[in-house]
Amino acid sequence: MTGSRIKRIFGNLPDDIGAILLYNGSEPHQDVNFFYVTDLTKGLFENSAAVIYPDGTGTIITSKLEEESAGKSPLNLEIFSSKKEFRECVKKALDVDGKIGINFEDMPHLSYRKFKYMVRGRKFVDVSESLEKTRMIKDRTEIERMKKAGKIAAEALKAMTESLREGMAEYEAAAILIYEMMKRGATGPAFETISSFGENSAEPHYTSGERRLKKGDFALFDFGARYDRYNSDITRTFVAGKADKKQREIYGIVKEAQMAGIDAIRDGVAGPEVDAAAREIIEKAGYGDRFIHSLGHGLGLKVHDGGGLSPRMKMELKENMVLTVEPGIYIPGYGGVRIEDDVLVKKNRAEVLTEFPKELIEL
Ligand SMILES: [Mn+2]
Repeated sequence: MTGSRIKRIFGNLPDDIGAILLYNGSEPHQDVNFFYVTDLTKGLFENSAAVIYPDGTGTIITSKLEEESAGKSPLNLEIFSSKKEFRECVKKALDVDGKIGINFEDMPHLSYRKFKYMVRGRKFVDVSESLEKTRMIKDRTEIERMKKAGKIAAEALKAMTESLREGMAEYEAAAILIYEMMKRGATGPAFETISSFGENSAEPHYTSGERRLKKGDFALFDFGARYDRYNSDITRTFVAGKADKKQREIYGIVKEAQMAGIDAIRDGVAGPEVDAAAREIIEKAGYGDRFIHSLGHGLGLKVHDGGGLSPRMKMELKENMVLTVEPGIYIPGYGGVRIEDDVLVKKNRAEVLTEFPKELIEL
């Protein structure tokens, strides 16, 4: 499995690259590509490197601290116990013909300079685009993990709605969501959980605070689970008590737009076409200027992971990509509605990975 991932990365590159060096610095300077090529789902791997080659092989260079975890990867293993040994291992692993590929996207500048000095005279080239492009098409193992991450988030949401009460603070609801996800096997939340009530739901990237739920509020939850390093990302908006006419209207438009977006997805379709399918519905309803972001983004080892659905991003959807579909309408001072699901692109349709009812739920 790691062999075919590595070969696909090199397949998206010119053939004068002899090796790719992936480096995990200290938190938060970690490179998901290190985990992609090693398939290590456990462990921290700070200050560790992986060097991969066009034939699909590779070497993990890590400390004694991670030796046991690292042994679970099919790649070769080099264990270092000093900085000097680390440098020697890196030099040995990079002693092949050709240029050295580096992920400019995630390597800190200081680390880059250290590696440059370690193998003086060698040519470094940026391979970040190839890494991102390769990771967009998921293999079977990745799809299984993403399905599990989606299922955990959807089930946690259901459990949370059962204990959501009037007077509860946003942060309490967020805590319940995280607890319910971890109870179901998530290693943690995929990103900072958004739990926003009333007028706060008009802010797409709100940070949950002390606002308490009261009758008539929108209650918006945008969160996800991380499972074996893969992420899910789901949003649902509820109404506390009985929804009024305007709330029903806005909710109905967003729901219709989201379903149209999902319906437009299939192998070979252009991203802007999918975005337009959803956006047109919101525009026709007169809320075009209140849908203030793109329709969706790629999802995987990162939460915003390569590609997306927007009027400007000229990408073609391919089988086994995973994307979010998340239209919204936001009215400052009043509130907002967003509905988001993760979908797997299949030949003729989209498969939803975050199954949760979409009709308006009044809590
Ligand atoms: Mn999202």
